[in-house]
Amino acid sequence: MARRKQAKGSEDGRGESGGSEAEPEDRDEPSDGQRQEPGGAAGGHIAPDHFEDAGSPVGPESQISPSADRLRELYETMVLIRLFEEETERQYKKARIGGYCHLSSGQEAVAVGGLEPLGQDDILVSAYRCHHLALARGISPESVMAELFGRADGCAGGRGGSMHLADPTRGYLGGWGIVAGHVPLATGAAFTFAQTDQPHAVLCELGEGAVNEGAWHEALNLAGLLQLPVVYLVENNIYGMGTSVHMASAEPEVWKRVGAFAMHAERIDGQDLEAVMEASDRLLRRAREERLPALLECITYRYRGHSVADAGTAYRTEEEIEEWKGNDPISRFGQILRDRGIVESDEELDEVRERMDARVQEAVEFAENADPPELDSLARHVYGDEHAGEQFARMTPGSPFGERELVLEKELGDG
Ligand SMILES: Cc1ncc(C[n+]2csc(CCOP(=O)(O)OP(=O)(O)O)c2C)c(N)n1
Ligand SMILES: [Mg+2]
Repeated sequence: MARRKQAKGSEDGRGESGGSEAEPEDRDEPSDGQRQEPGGAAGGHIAPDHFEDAGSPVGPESQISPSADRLRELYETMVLIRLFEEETERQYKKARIGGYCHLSSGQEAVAVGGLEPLGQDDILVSAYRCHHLALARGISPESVMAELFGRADGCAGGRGGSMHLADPTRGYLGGWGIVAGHVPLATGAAFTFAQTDQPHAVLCELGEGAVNEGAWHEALNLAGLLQLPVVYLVENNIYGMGTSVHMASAEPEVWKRVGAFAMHAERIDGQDLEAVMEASDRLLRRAREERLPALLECITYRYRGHSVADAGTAYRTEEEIEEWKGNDPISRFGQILRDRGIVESDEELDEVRERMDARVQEAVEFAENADPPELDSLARHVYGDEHAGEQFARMTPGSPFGERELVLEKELGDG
């Protein structure tokens, strides 16, 4: 599959340094030209052509070659995700979904392309922006929506919610809310595969914001040192909450950050489904067959705010958002299907949308009618099950660990 060649550079010079390998002079130069000034992207916006592919492809040839039917299904899954997220926002605003809720509209190609090469026995671990990943892993929309509604039929039994989707039966070990907190867990899973000589790999999804956390550095150091079968799939959507990667990272080119860990890295266009699928397949095969870790940085964009509570317009311009919508992964792939004659008319694409919309409505109906978990199962999975009842019996509001009994009553003699 052809790798994208994008227009190099940009008006303010960001993106100039993305060559095939990190140039030493890039490291020495103060990255003024790449850094965003507070209050805006160097007084402008961050357009798709600020980024170009980088890092030389390595590993065994990708063997992924989906049939026309499969390509149509991948398109359908992207449409399903987009419509699912739009409905999720509506349901959240009706207060049917509690807790935090992070949408992935705009990032569909990374999830669908990145996960397509995952085998049944491979493992996926991710950050909290994970609805798209769960759906791409094949968890049903009913199961995901029920989880968002906190219902027992949800993929995590109604206990996880939006940020903690999980389905161990499909090798999805979650959705994790602490930025980079899951990276050591994913690396540990890869360590298990290596120690027990299993020919599988781990795909660890994370945001670009996670690479400034200590846990990321510690985990990648071990993956590089022990040569673990893990691919770190970075969804670089340019922002961590309201801070752009250019404002947060001394070296904003995330793929270069692995230089310290003797690990291969590449950066690709995350809005190009086939490019993501090809690179993910190649690096996962390399992880399984050669036991080598890698990082795959996918440049993408989230259309909505950081979470449903964020309008997403205080730290970026409308112009920027519109520009990225002009590079939409679903429209791009739909056009490819049309150009190749896999889809014969625009009406066929509209029909996919209608069908996926009906799928989402079914999911909402299912979630609405599903039961919440039994009250007396509240303590399950929190403490060792045999001590849960005792632990919970000691709790009172404001002293969840029995502080009232231990401190106030015993120590202070207070009632
Ligand atoms: C250790 C830690 N620090 C801060 C936060 C608060 N926080 C939640 S999401 C987020 C931004 C993360 O951005 P990124 O990794 O790029 O992921 P994205 O939200 O863009 O998908 C921050 C700082 C957190 N959850 N965990
Ligand atoms: Mg981000």
